[in-house]
Amino acid sequence: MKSGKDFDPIETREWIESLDDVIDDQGTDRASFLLNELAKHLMDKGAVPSYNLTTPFKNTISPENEAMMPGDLFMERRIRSLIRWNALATVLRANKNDDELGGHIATFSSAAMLYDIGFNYFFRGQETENDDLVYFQGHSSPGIYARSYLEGRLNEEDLDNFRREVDKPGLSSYPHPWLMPDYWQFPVVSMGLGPISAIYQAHVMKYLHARGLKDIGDRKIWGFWGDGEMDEPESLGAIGLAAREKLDNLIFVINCNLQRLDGPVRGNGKVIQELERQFRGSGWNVIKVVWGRLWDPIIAKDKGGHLQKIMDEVVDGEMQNYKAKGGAYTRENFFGKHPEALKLVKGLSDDEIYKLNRGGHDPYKIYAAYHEAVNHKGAPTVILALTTKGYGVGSREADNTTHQVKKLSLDNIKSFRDRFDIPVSDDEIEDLPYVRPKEDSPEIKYLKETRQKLGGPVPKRRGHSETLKLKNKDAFKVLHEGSGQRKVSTTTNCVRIMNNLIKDENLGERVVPIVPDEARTFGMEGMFKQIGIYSSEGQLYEPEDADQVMWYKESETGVMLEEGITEAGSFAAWTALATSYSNHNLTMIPFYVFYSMFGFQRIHDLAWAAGDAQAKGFLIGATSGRTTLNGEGLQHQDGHSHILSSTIPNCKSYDPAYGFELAVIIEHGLKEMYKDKKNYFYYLTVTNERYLQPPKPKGKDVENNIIKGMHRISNTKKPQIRLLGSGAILNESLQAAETLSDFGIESEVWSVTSFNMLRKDGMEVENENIKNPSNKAKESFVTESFKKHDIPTVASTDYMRAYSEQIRPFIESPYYTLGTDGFGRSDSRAKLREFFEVDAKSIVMTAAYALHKEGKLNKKELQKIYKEIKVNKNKISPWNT
Ligand SMILES: Cc1ncc(C[n+]2csc(CCOP(=O)(O)OP(=O)(O)O)c2C)c(N)n1
Ligand SMILES: [Mg+2]
Repeated sequence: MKSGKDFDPIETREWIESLDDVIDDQGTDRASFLLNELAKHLMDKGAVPSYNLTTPFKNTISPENEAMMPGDLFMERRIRSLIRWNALATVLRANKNDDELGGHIATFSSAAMLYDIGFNYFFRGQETENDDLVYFQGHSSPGIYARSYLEGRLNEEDLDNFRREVDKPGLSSYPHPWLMPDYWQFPVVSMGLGPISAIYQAHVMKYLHARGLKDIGDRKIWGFWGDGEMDEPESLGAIGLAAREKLDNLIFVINCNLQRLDGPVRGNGKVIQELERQFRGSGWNVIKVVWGRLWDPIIAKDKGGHLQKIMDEVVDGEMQNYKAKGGAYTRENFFGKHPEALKLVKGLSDDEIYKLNRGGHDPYKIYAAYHEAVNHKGAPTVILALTTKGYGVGSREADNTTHQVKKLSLDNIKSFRDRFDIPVSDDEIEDLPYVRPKEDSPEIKYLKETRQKLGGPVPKRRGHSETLKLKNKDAFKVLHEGSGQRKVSTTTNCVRIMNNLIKDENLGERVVPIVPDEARTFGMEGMFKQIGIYSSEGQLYEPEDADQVMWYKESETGVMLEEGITEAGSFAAWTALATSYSNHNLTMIPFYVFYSMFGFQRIHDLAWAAGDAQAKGFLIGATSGRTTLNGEGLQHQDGHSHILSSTIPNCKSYDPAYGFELAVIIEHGLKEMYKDKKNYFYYLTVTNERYLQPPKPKGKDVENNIIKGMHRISNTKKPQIRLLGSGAILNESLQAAETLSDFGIESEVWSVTSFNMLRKDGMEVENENIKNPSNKAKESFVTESFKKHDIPTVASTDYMRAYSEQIRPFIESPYYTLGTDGFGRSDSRAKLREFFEVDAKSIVMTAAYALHKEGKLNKKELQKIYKEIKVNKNKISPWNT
C-alpha cells in the first residue's frame, strides 16, 4: 500500500490508542523506542518506512517539559527595553548626523530576546574557568553596544561614535576584532563564514582537549545566525562534521524572522521546517521555538488538530503578512481557514490576536530551549526561533524593506517608545536621547549582578599574553647548509622544518600541520605514523597499510588535522588554531598546507576574516607556480596567489627559491608572531621542483634582506644587466645569466623572496617623502639596493606580471617584467616556461633587448643573439589564451 490511504480507520485508532497507553504509563521515550523497534522490524521485511525528518510546526519542547526561567521577568523586560531603545537611538543618531552612515535596526529588534536570555542566564564571561565563545549576528551589533552601554563598558560618546573610527576610537559597524581588539572576537558579517568558523572552532576546542592541551570543561560555542544566511553554502556545508564529531559544545541559534534583505527567505515554503530537516538529517539536536506562551492555551484547546493543520500548511510569505498587517487580517486569513480554528480565538480582540507572541520573542520559551541545549550530550544543538523582523518598529515591522531601515518617522519612534515603555517625553523624543538609569538604580544593579555571576562582560577579546620561543636553536641550521649534491624541493624542505619544529621541546606540541587530503602530494605521509591524525573516535579498524612503516594512524591524541577535501573547513580549523592565543589563552602554531591554487582563490573571504581576527600562523601554498606544478593544467596551476595574498593587510607573503630562505623566513615568522607578538600571518609558497639547494651565503645582511624581500646571490664588478628571479624561476634567471655571459654580457642576479614586501616598503617611504618635502628624501630598499649600478632590470617569476610590476615606481632604471599571465596548460615544465616566456631564453631575449634600448647593443648584435637563442617571433601571447 503505497498511497498512504487509510482503508481501516478502526484498526488505526486501536494502534494509536495503544501508543497513547504507552505514553501515559511509561512516557514518550518508551513510545519512541517502540516505534523505532517496529520500524527496524519493518525494514527487516524489506520495506522502507517513510520517516519524516520534520515534526509539526510547533515547539519541540511542550509547555509541561519547559525548564522554568528563574529571574525577574519584569525587571528584565525593563532592561531589555532600554537596550532596544539605545540600539535604535544609536543607529538613528548616526544617521541623523551624517547620511552616509547606515546601520541596522530590524535585525537586532528581531533578535533582542534571543541575546538577552543568553546574556542573563547562559553566556559565561572570562572571569570563569569555562568562558563561552559567542558569535553574534554581524548586523545586530548596535544592540550589543547598547547593552555594553548599560553595563557601563561604553559611554554616550562611544555610541555617538558608531561607525566613526577614523578620527576617534569609534565603534565599528560590525564585529571586527581588528578595529576593536578588546571587544569583538569573531568577524562574522560576511554571511556564511560565521557558521562554518564556529563549527571548526568547536571541533578544534575538542581537539585541544583530547590532546590534553586545554581542559575545555563544559565551555560552549554559541552561534547566532540569520535564516537568510543559511542559504550560503558555507553555513550548512560543515553541519555533517559537527554531528559526526559529536560537537555538543556547539549551539546554533537561528533567528528565523522569515526575511532577508530583499524579501521573504522562503515566501512559498517554511524555512524553519526546511532547516529542521537538514539539521536533523545531519544528526543535530533540533529545538524549534515557534510559538510564544500566549499561544499555549489556544493550542491546548485545538483537540481536532485544525489549528495545527493551518500552522503546518501556512507559508512564510503569509506568516510575514500576519505581523505586517495586524490582528484583523490574521483572524480572517489565518484562523479563518477553518471554522473550528476561528472559534479558538473568538474571545480575543484583534489587538490580542496581533500580540500572540512568537517563540523567539518569549523569554520563557527561549530559556527552556537554551536550558535543554546546554544540557544536551552527544550532538550539537540548533535552535530555530521564529521571530518578527523589525519587531516593535511600528508600521515598518515585517515590511519588505525593514532590513534597510535607518530612519524612522516620528510616529514610528513614538510607537516604539510606547510599546517598550521608554521614559522619554514627547518634548525630548526628537533628540533621541540615550537612556541609562542611575548607577544605583535597581535596573543597573540587576544587570551588573547578572553579569558578575556569569563571569563578567561578553563580548571581550583577550590579547596575546603567552610567549613561545624555540628551544632548539639548530632546528633551522640544517637548511642553512644547503643540500650538497642532492636535488631537493622547497616543499620537502618545508616538511623537514615542520618535523624539526614538532620535535622542539618548547613549542613542539603547539605545532599543528593541517591538510585537506593532500598530505601524500606534499610528501607529508611520514607524519601520519609519527604524530598521528586526530580522530575523536580513535581508530576503530586496522588500517590497510598497518604492516608498513608509514601507516595511516588515526588517534584520539593525534596531532595532525586531516580534514578531508574541504579547503574552507581546513582553513576554518587553521583560523581557530591561529586565534587560540586569544580565545583559549593558549598559543598554537598551525601550518595549513594546501595546493596553492586552492588557497586564496578558493577561500579568500575566510582568509580576509582571519586577518581581521588577528590570526597568527603559517599558510603553505605547496605545489605552487604556474609552470612549476606541471602536468595539472589550468585549474591547478597557480600564478596569482601572491597577488591575492597581497590584498590582506596583515598577511606577509613570500615566494622563496631556496631552503635556507624558507628557514630564515619561518624562523623570523615564529619570532615575530609568537615572541614579539605582532599581528601577522605568513603565506609561503613552496614548489615541487627538485634542484640543488645552495648553502646560505655569508654576510651580515643576508637574513635581513631575505625578510625585507630580496638579496643578491651573484655578482660581478661591472654588471650590465640586473636579473631578478623568484621561487623556482630563479634558476631560469641564473641560467640566463650564464647564457648572457657567453655573449659577453655580465649580470647580477637577485633572489626576490617577496615583491609584496618590497612594494610595502616602497609605498611607505614614498608616502613619507611626499608628506615631508623639506626633509632629506629617504630611499626605499629597492631604490637603495639598485642605485649603485644604473642598469636595466629584468624580473621573472612564476606569477602574473602584476606581481613583479609592483616595484616599478621604486626602480629608476628601465624595468622589464616576465610572468605567467594566462590560463595554464598541462604540458611539461620546460614547455610551460617556454609558453609563458619565463624560461632562461626569454630572459636572455628581454635582457638583450633592454641593453639594445640603452644603446649598449647595436641592432646587429641584438639580431645575432636572437638568432642564436632561436627567438620565435610568431609565438602567440599567453595572456589572452
Ligand atoms: C556574503 C554576504 N553577502 C551579502 C551580504 C549583505 N547582507 C547583509 S545582511 C543581509 C541579509 C541577511 O538576512 P538574514 O540572514 O535573514 O538576517 P536578518 O537580518 O534577517 O536577521 C545581506 C544580504 C553580506 N553581509 N555577506
Ligand atoms: Mg532573516
